[in-house]
Amino acid sequence: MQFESLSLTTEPNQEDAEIDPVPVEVPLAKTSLPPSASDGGIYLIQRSNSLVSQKSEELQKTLLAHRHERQLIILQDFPDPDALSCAWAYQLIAQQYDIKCEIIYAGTLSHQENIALVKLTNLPAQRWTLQNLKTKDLSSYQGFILIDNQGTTSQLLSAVQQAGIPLVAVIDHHSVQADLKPEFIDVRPYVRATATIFTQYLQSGLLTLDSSINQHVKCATALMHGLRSDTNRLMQAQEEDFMAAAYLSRFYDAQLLNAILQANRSKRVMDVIERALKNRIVQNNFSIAGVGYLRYDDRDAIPQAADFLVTEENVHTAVVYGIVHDEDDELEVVIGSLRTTKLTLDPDEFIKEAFGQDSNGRFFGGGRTGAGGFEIPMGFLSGGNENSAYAKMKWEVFDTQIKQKLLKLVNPKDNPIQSE
Ligand SMILES: [Mn+2]
Repeated sequence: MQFESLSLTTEPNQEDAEIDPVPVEVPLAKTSLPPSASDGGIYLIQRSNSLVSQKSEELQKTLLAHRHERQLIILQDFPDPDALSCAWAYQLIAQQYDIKCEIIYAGTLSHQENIALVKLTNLPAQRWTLQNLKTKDLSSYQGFILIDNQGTTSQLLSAVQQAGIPLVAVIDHHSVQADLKPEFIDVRPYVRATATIFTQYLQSGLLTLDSSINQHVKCATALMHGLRSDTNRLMQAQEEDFMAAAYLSRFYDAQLLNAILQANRSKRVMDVIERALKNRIVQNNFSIAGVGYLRYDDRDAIPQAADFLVTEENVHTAVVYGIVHDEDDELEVVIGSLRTTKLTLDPDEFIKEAFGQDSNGRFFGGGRTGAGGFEIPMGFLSGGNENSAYAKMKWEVFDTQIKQKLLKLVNPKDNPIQSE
């Protein structure tokens, strides 16, 4: 019965040919937005269904080839509900092939909702810092997986690569960030949440959800949360996302989801939002705010402040940034978040254009539909903040530099990426 909503098209058609070799050729988000309704809704669904069944089959083959192995699922340093829930779904799928997965991230769970999600569902994610990574025996893992990221937002990537662990799979909905060569790849930037992709895998039979299994109910709840949070409570969801949510609605626990969503904002997050409000400048429907210094654990206040600023009348895009410092390591990094409700603004393109690349050719950030982020390491300029005059000066330099780079794009005279 579960399969009926995905009557899988096996007949190849014109549309398939266009998207068939999906891997690295996936076009950037802007050009890969789904065709409009005038292209024929049914056609679109058929195309998407055949892609889903093709990808599910490929993933199944990959899992079969790796039976009885141990794998690492690497999430971004600050994993969000979409990443966490999908990693769990992968772990449950892989279990059927006797593949044991550890879900790991290097940073912190800094958003109160993420902490609530992990605690209330017993979601099996672990923090592996660069420090305690040294105590791990990486040779016991035969593969690693990137979910809801492509390695560019994880400090763990290089250590795992250096240990010679092969990249088995990349499953993500961000635009292609890096030239990775995994055995299996499913990167679909036009899908609003990785949770949608995983729900489609479940629906196509990679794991049969059972309401009487507590873990399945919790994982479905987590996926529902991931899907909702990446689609602005479904307001930016598209047909595929709604279909996925509809499927999850058969299994998820509404009360549990409600409990996760009830998590309150901490005072420190409220303080950062207050600073963002006070410091914001609004130009051409862009709201830009620097919030100064933040503790590492409060890092997630930045996207929350951006979520808040973008709700202002006449604002379609908000960018909030600050200097995040890690007290132990004296490490500082500028972290920023972008939120937009403007469909024609591609956050990935915007951030890459605004901040460019580092000396290794790595972009300082990227994005997906509606949201993006960036991280600029401060290197030699890290620390020394006991001297408050120096700390203030340093902030002003970074603040000014970031504003200059952003305003170049915001100002219609100088740049093509513009509001009409
Ligand atoms: Mn996501």
